[in-house]
Amino acid sequence: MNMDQLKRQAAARALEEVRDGMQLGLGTGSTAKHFVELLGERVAAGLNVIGVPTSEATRADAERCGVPLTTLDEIDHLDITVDGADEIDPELNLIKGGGGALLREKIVAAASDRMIVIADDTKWVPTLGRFPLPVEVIPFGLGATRRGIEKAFAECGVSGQMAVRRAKDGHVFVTDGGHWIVDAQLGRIADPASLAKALSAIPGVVEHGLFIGLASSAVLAGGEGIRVIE
Ligand code: ABF
Repeated sequence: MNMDQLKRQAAARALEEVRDGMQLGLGTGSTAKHFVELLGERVAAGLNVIGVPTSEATRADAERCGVPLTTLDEIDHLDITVDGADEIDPELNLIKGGGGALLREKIVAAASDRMIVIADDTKWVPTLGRFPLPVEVIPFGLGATRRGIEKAFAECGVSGQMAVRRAKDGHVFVTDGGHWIVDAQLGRIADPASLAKALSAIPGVVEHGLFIGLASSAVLAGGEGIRVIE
């Protein structure tokens, strides 16, 4: 089974948790895209759900698949968010944001009763940090913000190169919210909760890719089959 089939399997397993009438957060990325497509098939067969997309890309996918959409202004909570991740640790802490949608992903996850993470099992790591940590920043005053981030890293016992993310065309990558992303190569984050707190306190940091205590379960698809971690 190839990687794409594994991602689809994880998405199909998460779909089993969806019930008629649910309000759903719709994640971003190639694994979440499988979920949106499979959900669209169920909607076409009569399932009544409504979704909040975590990116403009997911909005377009959901519209194409016929999944009805709403916003967090129209409804007061979400039952389940189903989203991918870049890394997942045994406490279900995550690194997200490789796709650039971390801000909306975190707002949507935090508004949800449950967050189900779907991934192939290569995303499962003993300790977060091998994947570069995305930090979404305001372009104004970036030098000061970077120095603040470096200080937070030093306080939390991590260090590594930081680079402003570029799009494939070489221009600075701009998020759906109009911000930039700095990716930090940290290698190993021993205390992700402390680092999350320190980064959130820096003026100029809009959000970061550490998702602490947000995921309720992870569905991991691998060669040996599906593993659900709660
Ligand atoms: C989003 O998509 C992310 O936060 C993460 O960066 C990425 C995972 O993508 P994929 O499922 O394509 O590996 O959920």
